[in-house]
Amino acid sequence: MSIESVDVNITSPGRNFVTLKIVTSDGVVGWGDATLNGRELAVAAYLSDHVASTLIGRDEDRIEDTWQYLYRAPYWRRGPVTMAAIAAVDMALWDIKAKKAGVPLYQLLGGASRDGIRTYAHASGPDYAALKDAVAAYVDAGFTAVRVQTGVPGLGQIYGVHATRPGEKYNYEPAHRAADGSSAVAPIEETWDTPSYLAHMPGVFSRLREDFGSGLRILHDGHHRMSPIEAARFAKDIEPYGLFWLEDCTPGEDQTALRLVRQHSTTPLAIGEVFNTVFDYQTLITERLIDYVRSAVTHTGGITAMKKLLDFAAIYGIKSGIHGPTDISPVGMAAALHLDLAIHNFGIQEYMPHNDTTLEVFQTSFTFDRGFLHPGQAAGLGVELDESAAAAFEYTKAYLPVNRLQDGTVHDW
Ligand code: EZ4
Ligand code: CO
Repeated sequence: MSIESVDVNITSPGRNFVTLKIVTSDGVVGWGDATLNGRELAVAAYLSDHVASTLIGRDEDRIEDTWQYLYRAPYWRRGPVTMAAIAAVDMALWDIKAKKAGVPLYQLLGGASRDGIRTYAHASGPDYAALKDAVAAYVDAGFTAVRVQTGVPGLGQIYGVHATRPGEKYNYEPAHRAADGSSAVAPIEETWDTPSYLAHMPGVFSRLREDFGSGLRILHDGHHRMSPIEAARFAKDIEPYGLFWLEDCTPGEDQTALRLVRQHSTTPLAIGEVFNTVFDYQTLITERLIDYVRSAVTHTGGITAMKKLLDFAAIYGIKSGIHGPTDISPVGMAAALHLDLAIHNFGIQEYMPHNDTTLEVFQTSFTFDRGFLHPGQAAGLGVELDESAAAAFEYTKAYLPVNRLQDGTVHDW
């Protein structure tokens, strides 16, 4: 048996998704997520122009060999486009292998290590009152962990805080189409000021502890906006509020920046949603500079690469916190859930539910019950793309925003 066809599907049920479909000579279908937010067509072209033909006729069971072939053969290694393309192939092949075995994928990864997957929700609001309402709603719904993002006095709309723009279909969707819902021509621009943020946030965490007590797991995302010394100060200032983690405090490409943060604070640190290989973590893991690995299965070479990365992290007592925003498709989300259930060093899973239209296009078998997800018992990944439903939603260009300081300088975000 061998790979007979490899096709790329692009659909946009409220936001863009790129999905790889691999079909074997005896008709088994595997799905892989190749969605790279704001750069979707680059991965689609990488797959259809440079990868698809090289897979035809290969043995679909040789997953490790195919991974190494796609990683080493092109000469140009790593990078988000390449690694998202490899991830999609890898997920589709694991989907096929588990379907052929007639078991949910987690059974091939060692079986379940837990009964459910603890998730965290995204609560945000422009001011404290709105944030408190959002957190309270998630607590009422059973969530035991909530990521909190809020506006900063003096700044307008900032990244990570729920916007109420007309036409927005998600509670929080970081990539923007044009205001009328058509393709955007350029990113929107937001203003940022780190001193205002550093002055404001500790008080927010203090109020959250007063209102919600010490039991709630509180997470916060710095979106790579602080310098190393700013991040060190921030992590130290918020130490009394016992965060579950502080995410992406400094720009991700500077691994040694976190040495400085670590020297000053015991606030747990998470990073990695913009990483794409284990090498991005080499210093962070071996020097124990982080507590949680934030990679997405979709952007880090798939299940094969993530399993190795998380096993490597486990040796250093570091846990998983797999990226799960709405720009990961339900296929990529399912891949994360099978890993979450199977690995020993699971930490937490990010969960931003997809909108109803997306869930009509992607039929999922994962379940959610009061803060805990489970990948379900369907054979394979447990997600099927309905290609005729997908065809109704044409690709619509959307961009992640740009961050500028008040003097107009382009800033990290
Ligand atoms: O900004 O996925 O922790 N989650 C996040 C996400 C990311 C988007 C970028 O595509 O930071 O919301
Ligand atoms: Co993040």
